[in-house]
Amino acid sequence: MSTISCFTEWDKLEAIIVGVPDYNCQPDHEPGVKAKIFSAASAKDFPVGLRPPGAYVAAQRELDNLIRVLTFYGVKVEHPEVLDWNQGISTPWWTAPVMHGASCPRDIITVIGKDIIESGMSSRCRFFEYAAYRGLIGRCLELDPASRWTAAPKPVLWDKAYRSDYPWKEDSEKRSSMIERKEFVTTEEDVIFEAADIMKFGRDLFVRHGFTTNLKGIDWLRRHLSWPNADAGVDAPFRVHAIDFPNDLCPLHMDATFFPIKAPDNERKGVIYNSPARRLRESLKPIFRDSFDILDAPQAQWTDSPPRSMCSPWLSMNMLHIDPSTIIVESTEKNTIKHLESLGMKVVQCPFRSCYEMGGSFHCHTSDLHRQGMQVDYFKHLTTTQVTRESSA
Ligand code: ABU
Repeated sequence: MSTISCFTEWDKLEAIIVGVPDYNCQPDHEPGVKAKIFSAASAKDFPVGLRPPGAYVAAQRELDNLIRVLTFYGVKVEHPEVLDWNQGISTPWWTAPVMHGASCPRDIITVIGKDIIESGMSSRCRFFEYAAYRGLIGRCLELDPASRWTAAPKPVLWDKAYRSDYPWKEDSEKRSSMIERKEFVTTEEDVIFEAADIMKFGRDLFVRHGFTTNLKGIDWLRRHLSWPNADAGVDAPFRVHAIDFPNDLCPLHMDATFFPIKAPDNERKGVIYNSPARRLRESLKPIFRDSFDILDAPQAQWTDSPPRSMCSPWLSMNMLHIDPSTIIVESTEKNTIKHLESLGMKVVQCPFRSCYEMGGSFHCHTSDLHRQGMQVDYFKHLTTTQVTRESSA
């Protein structure tokens, strides 16, 4: 690894962080975590603390295979530090009996241009997760003197940062009308964004407003990224758009909901997969119309998630591009594999379902450090600074 730079989700991958499963814990049912659980009755399926020992062995086996595949394609692989997350933490305003882990770098670290941005996380169990990345970020800065590191404001995560009486998922009617009104489990009392809510499309960044990213978080990103920096390969200010998916009862992270598959070229529009269960708000579709077709993602192969996984079956969409026409897909997701092949993509199949309980699939378990490519403008119909601030129905 000698360069830090990323502008898209699909350009040729050169270096990446792959997470580590060690000491990953099932977190306490604090407000941000409880919002992922279906009902009070099903909370017992998520016992707080370390997982059964076999879970770590199975996840590591799949991660080792992923690392072999990435290395075969010439990708340099880096890791966060292994730390003991099975410890209680406290701040002046709250305590948490255990932390989460460093399995999902995508949620906390994102490289935009040459800026390594560290998010402020939305749940208390993830407050100190940055510690696992500080050594790695230091190495990146040494290797690429033109790169820089920004730690976003750390949210306080006090009680007022959450709607404490947020309805369980099973109370779908109540939840659904709150989500339609954009009343998420996180309030606007903190600056909160998780990096997995950001999708990079060259000059345009789409950021999902939901449980794990609030409007203050999106505003921080917009202000931070709104100046050109030629030294960092950034010719024009990024356009940061707030988007949302009103049918999603658990609106967290973009990468199992809305995922770019193919970039546009001179002849054809690009392709984005959108989960048919979580469609993009209608009023936002015109932004994409000239450059991308938004297709329903193929039906996920599974209706349930593996035991102890709080993620949805739409992890079928949580894929990883090796280059614009090569993509890593979970090997049981036959519908997705077939559809991607019909689009002319080369699919690399890897088993990964044992990793799901650690927080997600390939996209979640990684974070790109270097992809080739520059700051391309895929949305030429937008004016220099035209951004979507907040969608309306
Ligand atoms: N971290 C991605 C998980 C999103 C989902 O459960 O759909």
